[in-house]
Amino acid sequence: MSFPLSPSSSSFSASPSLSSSVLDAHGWDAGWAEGFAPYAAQGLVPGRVVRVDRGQCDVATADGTVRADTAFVTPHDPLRVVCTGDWAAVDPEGASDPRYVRACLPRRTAFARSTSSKRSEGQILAANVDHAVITVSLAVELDLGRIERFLALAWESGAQPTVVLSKADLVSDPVVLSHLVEDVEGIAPGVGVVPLSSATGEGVDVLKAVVSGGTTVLLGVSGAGKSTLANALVGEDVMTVQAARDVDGKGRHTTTTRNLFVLPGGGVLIDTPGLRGVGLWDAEAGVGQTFSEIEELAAGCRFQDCSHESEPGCAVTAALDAGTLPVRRLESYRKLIRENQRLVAKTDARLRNEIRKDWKRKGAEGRAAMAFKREGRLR
Ligand SMILES: Nc1nc2c(ncn2[C@@H]2O[C@H](COP(=O)(O)OP(=O)(O)OP(=O)(O)O)[C@@H](O)[C@H]2O)c(=O)[nH]1
Ligand SMILES: [Mg+2]
Ligand SMILES: [Zn+2]
Repeated sequence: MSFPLSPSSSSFSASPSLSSSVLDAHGWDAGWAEGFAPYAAQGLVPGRVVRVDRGQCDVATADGTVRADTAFVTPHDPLRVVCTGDWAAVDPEGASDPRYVRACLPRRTAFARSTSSKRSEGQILAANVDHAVITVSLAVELDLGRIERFLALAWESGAQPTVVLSKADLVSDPVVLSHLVEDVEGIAPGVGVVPLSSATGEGVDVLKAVVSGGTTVLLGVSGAGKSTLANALVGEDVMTVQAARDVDGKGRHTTTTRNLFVLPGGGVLIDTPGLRGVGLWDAEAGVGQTFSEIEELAAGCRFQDCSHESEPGCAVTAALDAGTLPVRRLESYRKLIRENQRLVAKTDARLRNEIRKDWKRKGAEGRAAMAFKREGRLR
């Protein structure tokens, strides 16, 4: 996808008003303006990061989209690297690209996962997201465990999840389709499940209502139909789409960057590259919310620290016996709890401390550089 810079970017103003139709369309509100006030006082300009690519990012500002370097705000902690959806403070100094991102506003929400690498590291997939749309293709067999994993990360992020069952046109029998929807509803308490076809338009209006306010991120494995859906929601072909491989039906990882778009009916949409793995990242609360019916049952166990194995008065095993709680569901819950505990134990405190120290030092250097620049400007 090409992402042309606005021709007006050369008239980038050093004293912008803190509200504009561009910023508003990207989700700017009184809270962001308040958080930005100290940066505005330093002469910095607000903008929303619409795309990040190798140390540079595109930022939508009141005066158009500008390219900015992220060197000043790239700490070792990958959780704090500039991400699509962040609100950035851009230095308007200098007429030529790239400009510099000097700071990012604290995120309201962030969708994080651990990378599949052995050295467990967190990675932010999207920042300041209100709705997480987990896109699951009906062209392949449903993987309930994977949906639960996505749901745990979505709840943990602070966003409201929705599951889209894409390519519904490929399921010709309406009875089969409604069973598939029920299966997913059964593992997603508190979550809307929308069967949808970008090909026929079925369900697209239902989703349009969900995404018409706030920021939505599309998540899912490669080939799930995220970019096709993004094009349907935006109303034009903003993203490239590619057929899955014939051999195994797997996607081709067509999308490689996270891209943010303003939707015609209001709201903001972020399309993301297909994920190979979705490791949990410190998602204890998210796992609890994903399996809320199990946690509710557990509250009724006789012993507070019941392990739901063989204790008397266990409400969870009683539900298993009664057939109201599927064994698969409980096993999936246990698996994610264990995975999360392992991950938290691995990220040792010393490493976290080092990251924090380094971040502080960088911050101090950045502030010193800014002060120096400001003084230089005054002279
Ligand atoms: N039949 C049918 N095919 C669809 C639908 N939506 C998407 N597809 C097809 O699915 C394939 C993959 O679609 P993409 O939108 O590129 O998938 P993606 O999730 O963006 O994939 P990555 O960018 O690799 O993560 C393409 O061949 C699409 O035409 C649909 O509603 N019905
Ligand atoms: Mg894509
Ligand atoms: Zn129990």
